[in-house]
Amino acid sequence: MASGTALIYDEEMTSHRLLWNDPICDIEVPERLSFSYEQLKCYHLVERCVCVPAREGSEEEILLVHSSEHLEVAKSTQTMNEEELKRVSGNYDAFFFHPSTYRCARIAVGAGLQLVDSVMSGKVCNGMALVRPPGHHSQRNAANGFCLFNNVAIAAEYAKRKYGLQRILIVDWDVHHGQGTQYIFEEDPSVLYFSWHRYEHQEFWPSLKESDYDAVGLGRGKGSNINLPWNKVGMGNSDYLAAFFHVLLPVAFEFDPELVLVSSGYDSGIGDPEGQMNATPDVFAHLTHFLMQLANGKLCVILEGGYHLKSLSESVCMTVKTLLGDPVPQITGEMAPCLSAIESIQNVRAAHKPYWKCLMYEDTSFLQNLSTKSHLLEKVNTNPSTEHESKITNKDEMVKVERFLELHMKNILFPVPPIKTAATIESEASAHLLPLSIRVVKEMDMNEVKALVSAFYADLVKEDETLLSLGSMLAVLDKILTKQVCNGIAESPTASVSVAVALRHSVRFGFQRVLCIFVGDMEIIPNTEDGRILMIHICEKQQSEKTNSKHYISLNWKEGAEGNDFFSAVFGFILPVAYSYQANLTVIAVGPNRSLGINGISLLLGLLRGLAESRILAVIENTEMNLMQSVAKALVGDSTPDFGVYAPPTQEKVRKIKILRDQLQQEWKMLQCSVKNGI
Ligand code: X5A
Ligand code: ZN
Repeated sequence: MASGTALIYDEEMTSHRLLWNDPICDIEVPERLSFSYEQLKCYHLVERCVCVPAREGSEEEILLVHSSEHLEVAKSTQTMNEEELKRVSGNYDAFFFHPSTYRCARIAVGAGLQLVDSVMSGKVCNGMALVRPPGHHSQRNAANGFCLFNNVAIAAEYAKRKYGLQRILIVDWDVHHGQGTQYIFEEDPSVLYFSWHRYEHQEFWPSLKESDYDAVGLGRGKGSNINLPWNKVGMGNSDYLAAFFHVLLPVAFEFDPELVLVSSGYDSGIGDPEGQMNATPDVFAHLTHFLMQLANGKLCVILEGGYHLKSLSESVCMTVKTLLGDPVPQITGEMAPCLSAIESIQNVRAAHKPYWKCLMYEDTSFLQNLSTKSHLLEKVNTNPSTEHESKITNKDEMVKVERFLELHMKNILFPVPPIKTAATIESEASAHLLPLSIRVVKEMDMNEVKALVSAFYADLVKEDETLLSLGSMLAVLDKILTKQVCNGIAESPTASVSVAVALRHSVRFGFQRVLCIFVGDMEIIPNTEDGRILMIHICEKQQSEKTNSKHYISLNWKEGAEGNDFFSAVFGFILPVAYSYQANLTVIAVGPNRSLGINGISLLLGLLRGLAESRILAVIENTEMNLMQSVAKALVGDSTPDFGVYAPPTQEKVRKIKILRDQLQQEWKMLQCSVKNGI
């Protein structure tokens, strides 16, 4: 299993710059690169990465995607004077040539290929390449939108050829539509292209009809092009997360890529003059963390846009930090996608229903109410909503953003504590099966346990025997609460009692919101902590009106025999609820008669590490070594689990999730993915 994060940067790529006046192109400055790299140094991230040198991409490699005519034109600009450069640049929509542009673009291509090689050879697990000029607007025969060669598309084609890959996922979170990448792969089912982009009903550049949600790919490539157009500015963290939960992640896990490439533009972040969006640097940590769960962690992030220097560089740092395996920061602010975002999400889910099993039971009856898209357009234009309308145009807003980012920087700890995992080990025999990085802690002293229990938990712990079993859980929990470790794992012969004590102990310690996910049969010990605990109970038997509390949710789920069908529950329900709640500690307990396999539990744990700054206490009742080992691995984060074969959920299960969603989306707003019900 590969570890380590590659970082690729070459100062030479700062020599490409605009030589004349052009208000459209003047935001694509060399400082975008140097500033980002300085910030990485400042957070001591560069020294934690494996620094891989860039190289020039060869002509042959560029021809994997581009025409020889295009290559020759680009090559010919090396010796031109300013006047000639200006003339050639004028042949394209938003592009400028400098005498060094050709050389820089070849290094940008080569940097991407070096990154692919580093990851595919197992030298590192993942990595990022900081490059200029960017690539995703560039087409077979044309430069476009600051892009000369399509770095990411070339990387994908190269990975297919050199490593024989059959499934590559490209995630384009730049705020512009990578129409170049879409054109290159639209007939290719082996490359799944996902892009969200500012669209505003085709008002926003590049203003193409084919950037809309109904461009799903062509011929054999139908279904492998996913466009999520944003029809308003001001989209924020919850809109981006909702897009991942309800569109990208279900499809991506079904696709099961062998490699993930990111067209990583940060003009979708707060403060950017192009994007006018509101997502904070933290959200990129989450997006990165989600994608790290795919393709066994093989993730190559390649820079595209991003024009607000501070926002760009902070977001780059959050991305690299996350690639390195640091805890994921907690998102702040209200977690609710806006109506316009939900509309877009619903549309793209409907458009892709024929191509993806995870969407096959999607309700598309709403389409009949909208005769055409122009009808929709009219509706929106004559009926402007006030939310999300505020464009960041005035100085005051800009100053606010600057101040926000300044504060944000101070909040990043550095040097950063890596994830530490604590465990108590019952037997010597099991110790060597756990990851080496686990910190073995001593059980809490019995007298201390007794004192604690008699003072606070006597009502929960009735028997001396259970009292004895609390020592290991309390020792691990204590290390988490006092921030000596990030997460931990404890065995317990009586999980439900251990969990009840753990929950009350955490709340007493001062945690405001604790998320508890219980897998298997358990006795629900009602909590009096009112709102400070949210329980999701995954079990086979229907828990009949256990409590009427909105903080107890019973998810009646038994994993299918055919393979892993748990994805739909995780993305369609558990994660949206968990992110809506914004817990500051997660407790996961696995009791007897669990209705999920080890794969499902690993998936859940990997994803839950994105919450509560990765603080997780895992309590395992069953001492089955395989389970312990998988849980420990997922907590340490040194292995992304293999989730087993994808199995589509049955209609019955999809309905179950939908009912829960309709029932709870007023409370837990990240569940919303259609505008028909309840809004
Ligand atoms: C890579 C990128 C944007 C071009 C905007 C032209 N290009 N108006 O962000
Ligand atoms: Zn962009």
